[in-house]
Amino acid sequence: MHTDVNALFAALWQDYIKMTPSAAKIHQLLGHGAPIINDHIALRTFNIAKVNLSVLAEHFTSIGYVDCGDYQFVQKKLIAKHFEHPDPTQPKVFISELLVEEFSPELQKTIHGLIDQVDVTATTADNFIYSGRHWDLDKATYQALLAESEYAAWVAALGYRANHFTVSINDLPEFERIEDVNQALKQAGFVLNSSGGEIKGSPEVLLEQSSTMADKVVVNFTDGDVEIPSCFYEFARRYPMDNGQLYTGFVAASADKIFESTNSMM
Ligand code: OOG
Ligand code: NI
Repeated sequence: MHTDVNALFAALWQDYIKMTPSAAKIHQLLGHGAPIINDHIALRTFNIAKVNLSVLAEHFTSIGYVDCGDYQFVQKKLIAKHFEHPDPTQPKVFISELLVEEFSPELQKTIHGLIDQVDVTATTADNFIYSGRHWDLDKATYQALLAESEYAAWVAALGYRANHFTVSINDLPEFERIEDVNQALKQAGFVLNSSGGEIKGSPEVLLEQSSTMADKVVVNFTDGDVEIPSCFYEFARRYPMDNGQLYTGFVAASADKIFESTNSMM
């Protein structure tokens, strides 16, 4: 596991921009090349002991991150936690896990078959959380997973990596309102996730969020290449709590919609 937070996020970012060609253009558009502060990143997994949320979380708690919140997504059949670093300028981390036993026997068998192929020693290696897929997958299996759970299909196809980075709008010198960020993105041709409205949340819940629809990448399956949704970019504006400090948590109703940024648009 990494011992340095900056090295870990630099490696996560290098993997993420390979999966997300739009990210560099969005950086330029919102920051004009200046450094951008990341509010958070997110990771996905299955609730199978070898690779579950805690296994991913270890890569962060071992370098000082603290468990700061629990979230439930009943319809999507998943749970999540968020982690914060004592240095508030470090990105927060949102990790979810799919509740595999709540799905069909076929899906359960498929997912266990994939996770059986993961070498347990790989899960504590420095690179595990940006190591991608550790198993073989064919097109029909991907399609069958997709029919039951978009999330299951995404993790099966793309494995372990940040599925998004998030621009902290509060730290952007040239933007204050999320409406203006969204407008700039749309004017530049980016497609926003409009599930539940382009802006998720409100000043009342102390968090407003929006996101692009995921880019597409070509993924190698055992029986050929397929172009599928990869990773997306999110934008977050936080509001102060009564004590004057910015709210640092997440909002489950909004997160529920952000997950859909990796849905296929067709
Ligand atoms: C995580 C979705 C939730 C947020 O900021 O609410 C989220 C995911 O897509 O894996 O990132
Ligand atoms: Ni997010």
